[in-house]
Amino acid sequence: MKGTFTVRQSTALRTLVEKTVANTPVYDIHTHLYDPAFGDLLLYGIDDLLVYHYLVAEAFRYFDIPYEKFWALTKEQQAAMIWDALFIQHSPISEACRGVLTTLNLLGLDVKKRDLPKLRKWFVGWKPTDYVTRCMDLAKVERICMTNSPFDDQERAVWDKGFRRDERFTAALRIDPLLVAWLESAPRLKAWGYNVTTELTERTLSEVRRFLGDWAKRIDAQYVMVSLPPTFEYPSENYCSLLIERVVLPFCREAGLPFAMMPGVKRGVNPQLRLAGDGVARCNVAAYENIFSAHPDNTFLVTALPRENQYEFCVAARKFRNLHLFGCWWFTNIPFLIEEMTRMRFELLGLTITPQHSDARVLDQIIYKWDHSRRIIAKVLVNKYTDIAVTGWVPSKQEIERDVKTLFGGGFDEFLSAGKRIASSGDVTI
Ligand code: RAT
Ligand code: ZN
Repeated sequence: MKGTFTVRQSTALRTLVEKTVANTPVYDIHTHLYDPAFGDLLLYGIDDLLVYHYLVAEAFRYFDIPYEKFWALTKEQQAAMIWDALFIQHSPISEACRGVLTTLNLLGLDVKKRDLPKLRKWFVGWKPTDYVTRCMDLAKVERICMTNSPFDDQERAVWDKGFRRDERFTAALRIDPLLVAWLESAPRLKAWGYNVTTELTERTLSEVRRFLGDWAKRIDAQYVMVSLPPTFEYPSENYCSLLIERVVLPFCREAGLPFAMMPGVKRGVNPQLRLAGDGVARCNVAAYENIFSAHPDNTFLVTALPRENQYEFCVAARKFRNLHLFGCWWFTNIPFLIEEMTRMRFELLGLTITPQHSDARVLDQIIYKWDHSRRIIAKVLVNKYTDIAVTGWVPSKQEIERDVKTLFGGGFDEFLSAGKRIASSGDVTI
């Protein structure tokens, strides 16, 4: 018998999906936010929102002052210049600008007056832990995964001293310098008491492994993470590839931790822009397929920067169940690409992905990043559910809630548990 799906059912389905997606708490699995115990490292407030490096890059398209002059200004002066160029002199329609407005609006502030001093006043006096609660409540974010680098002096000092963890914040061990700048990092490891030389001898490899083990334990890492350039190849005789093969993957396998790779970032395309100066280029997905296939008992998380690689990575994830794709990273975190990527991932991989992370660097940003992404995820889900509903397979409320939970952290947690199971059983591959 032919299935029927009435206009009324279709409206009810849309309303239900939109409500569920809007209200389901999410685990934000990659951010640059910090537990309030890290003090100044946890950024928040209007000035930090305005000097976000996504906005700096956009503002420089209007500025005519030399880069150095801008960097010599105080944060408040920089923020005022960006506000003037991107919000007052022109309409703030870019995604990063729109994000500031969504954030202020959802915090209950009146944006239409365009009054920066007044906005600034509102942010004064918040206690960081209370403000974390306020932002997480508004964004319906239940856990936040930090990005934790032992190579960051300010951050390392806090870990060294020790502190009481805020249980809403989980940790991820970020190791870019170790892998992409080994020759500069080796002396640092040595200074921290690891008996390494720049040559990858057996002793050096086992000391690097000790370094990873110490840090993963100290921070209670959920995964180990690196961002990689478009030139990355595997297998290969360079330090990065060798260290991944001989230390990182054996360590991750034994510890039951996923190795998260973020391919396609070209660091320092314009160094004068500092943090805002990185670019993107297409990468060789075959190099990554080689890793997934050679290491079936490792688990991998991937979010790729180039739009051109998204399709290939979706196909790779169909071949390798030890790969979990997540998020729309950085330049792909714009509505146009979030919709395209989410649709393609659902159509090729069903619900076995984590569609989004915020990448927030400023606490308040979780409000807009999740508001904007939730709307798009809901739109695509409604579309996909409608496609099956016309056959008569109308998803129930419980099924929709189950699916959204999976997308908003449940599937990620399960993927992490699978890695732990492999580690404890010793011989299972996935
Ligand atoms: O999106 C960003 O803020 C970038 O600057 C990067 O930090 C990127 O997300 C990364 O994790 O390397
Ligand atoms: Zn990031």
